[in-house]
Amino acid sequence: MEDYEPGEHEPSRIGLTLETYILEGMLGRPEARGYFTSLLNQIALAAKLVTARVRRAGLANVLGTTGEQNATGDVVQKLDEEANETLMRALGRRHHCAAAASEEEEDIRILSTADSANYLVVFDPLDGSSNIDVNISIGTIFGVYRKDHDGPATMEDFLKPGRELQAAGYVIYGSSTQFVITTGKAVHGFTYDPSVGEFLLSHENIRIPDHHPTYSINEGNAARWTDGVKRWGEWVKAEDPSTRRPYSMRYVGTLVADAHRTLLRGGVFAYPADTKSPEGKLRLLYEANPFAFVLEAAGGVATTGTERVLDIQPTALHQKVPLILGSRRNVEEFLRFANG
Ligand code: AHM
Ligand code: MG
Repeated sequence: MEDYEPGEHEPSRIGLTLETYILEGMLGRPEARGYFTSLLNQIALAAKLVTARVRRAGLANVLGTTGEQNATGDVVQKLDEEANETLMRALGRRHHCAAAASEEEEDIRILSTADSANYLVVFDPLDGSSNIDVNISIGTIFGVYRKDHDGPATMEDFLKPGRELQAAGYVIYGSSTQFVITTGKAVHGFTYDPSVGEFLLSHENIRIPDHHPTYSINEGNAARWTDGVKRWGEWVKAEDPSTRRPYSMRYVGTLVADAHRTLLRGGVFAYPADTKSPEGKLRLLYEANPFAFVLEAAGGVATTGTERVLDIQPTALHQKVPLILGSRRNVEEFLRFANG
C-alpha cells in the first residue's frame, strides 16, 4: 500500500474514510491483488465491532473476568476474550491471513491454508485490560507481516524482527475511538464517527515533537529500578526552568493510551527492566514492535535501553522486552542516565 505524505499544494484529505484511504493505497499499485487492502479492511471492521462492545461495556454483562489466565499469566477479562475472537473471525474470513498470534493464545492460530493467505498478523486484542472495569482507555494493537513461503504458516514465521512489518497500528477506545496506522512512512489517525459507522481521517501525517516536558512511567516501581533509571527519575523531577523541569508525569497504565499521548504531544514513555521484571513487562511481538514501528515512522525513537526495538530477533512468541519510546530528545535524556 502506498503511504501518503501530503505535498505542499495538495488539498487536505481530512474526512476521508479509512476504507477509501486503504483502497486508494491499492489503486496506487496496479500490480496489487487487493489481499493486503482486504486484510486491513478486516482489521478495521474488527475495530468497529470491538468499539460497539466496549461502548456498551457497563450494560451488556461483559464486565468482569472469565476466571482463566492467558498465555502470559494475566487474568482474562470477558472483553479480552470477545475482542480476541472478533479479530480472529474477521482475519480468517477472507483467506488473506494465514495465521495470527495473539496475547490471549499460547500458540499461533492457523486461519487459512489457501494460496491467497500470504499475511501473518500479531495482535493484542484488548490492551490495558486492568482498566476495562474502571472505564479508562483501552486499546487494540496489531502488526502485519508477509508470509514468505508456500505452505501453512509456522510459529517460526512469526519470529521476525519488527523492521520487517508491512503495517502496524492500534485502535484506542478513549474519549473517542481512533485508529492509527502506518505502513512505515506516514502515520495517519482516523476517528470513528458512530453516526455514520466509519473511521474518518482526523490526524493526517502525525509527527511526534522532538521534545516535550512529560514523562510516563509506573513510579510505583521506583525502588526496583536500576541506579541509572533512579537517577533519571530524580532528574526529571528536579526544578530547573531552563530545561523545562520538573517534567509533568502522566501514566494511564494502558500502553495504547500512554504511547498515543506520547505520539501526539511528545515526551517519553518507559517500562524499563527492573528487579521484579528483569526482561521488562511489555511483549515484543504485539506490544513493543507495532508501537516502535509507528513511533519511528512519526519521527520518534523506540529502544530497549541498549538496542533498537525493531532490530531484535525474537526467540519466542510471548517474549518480553524493556521499552522506552517517544520524542528523540527525551529518549536521549533517558539513555544518558540509564546507561551512564
Ligand atoms: P495487558 O496487555 O495485559 O493489558 O498489560 C499490559 C499493560 C500495558 O498496557 C501497560 O503499559 C502496562 O501493562 C502497565 O503495567 P503496570 O500496571 O505494571 O504499570
Ligand atoms: Mg497488552
